[in-house]
Amino acid sequence: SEATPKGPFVPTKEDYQKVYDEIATKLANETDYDDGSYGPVLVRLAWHASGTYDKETGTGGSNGATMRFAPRHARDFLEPIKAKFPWITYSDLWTLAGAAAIQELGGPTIPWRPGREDKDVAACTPDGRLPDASKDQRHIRDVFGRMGFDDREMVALCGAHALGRAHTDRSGFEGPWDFSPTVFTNEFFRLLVEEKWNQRKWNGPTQFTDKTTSTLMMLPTDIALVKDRSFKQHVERYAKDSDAFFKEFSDAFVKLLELGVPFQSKPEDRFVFKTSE
Ligand code: DDH
Repeated sequence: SEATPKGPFVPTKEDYQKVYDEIATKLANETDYDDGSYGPVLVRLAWHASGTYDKETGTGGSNGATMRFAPRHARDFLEPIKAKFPWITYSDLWTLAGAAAIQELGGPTIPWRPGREDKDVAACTPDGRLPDASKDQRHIRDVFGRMGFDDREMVALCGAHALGRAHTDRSGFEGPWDFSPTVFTNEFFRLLVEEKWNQRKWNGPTQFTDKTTSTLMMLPTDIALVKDRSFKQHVERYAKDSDAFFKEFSDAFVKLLELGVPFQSKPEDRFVFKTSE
């Protein structure tokens, strides 16, 4: 009998769940990196791919995967997944991996939808659109305001610093923000409010260290969140109310990952991926 000719492959939600599952399995298996997880660098990759958006010109954002200078660690982790699922675009893969990492590290559900295209390197946005950690609240408002976020969303997004750490060979800064850098929690906010943060005495860039253990760190932009009255009210709220943080973080992160993407689909078409057991 004659085989029916195959049309172009149109991936379904189940196909994207397979990509999610592959990322989740790889995260669970490769625990010899940093604090035991590649999750935080995947979150940071998704954020950096998206955080170049400019609402005035409509340029930047995750559509295009133009961030060809993706950190080596995240790229190496995702390359075998791209090889296994060659039909997914890099820009969809990077954002899906960020959503998967948040869910697998114990964070809220991050509804996600495909639709990003990879573009030529000529579509790269100019450097300098991502925030500079040595600056203050005005800079945070400039950068996130340019993306279209309000104060509440800006604070929620910064709560991602519950995950991971800074590396002297990457940013010049050093250390984790809390004691569980591979678990998504509201600890970043609790520590910001409850700890006393002193300027670290060292040769590196200005950063802050906790009085109790001197093992944690805050960036100048993190400290700016409690110096600014409007920001601080959200920091205090999230420090007390983990559910509110999870909900508002999810909403803001979904928005971040979709900035500047010309979707054919509607928000209600977003996929909710099953987290691994
Ligand atoms: Fe961040 N971040 N980030 N960040 N970020 C760093 C690490 C991580 C700033 C600076 C730094 C967000 C906002 C800001 C994550 C997620 C998010 C490091 C250290 C610096 C510096 C890098 C290194 O040395 O390896 C600044 C400034 C801001 C700002 O808002 C003003 C946001 C919005 C997110 C997000 O995901 C929504 C994560 C995760 C990390 C940990 C990475 C790792 O390797 O671990």
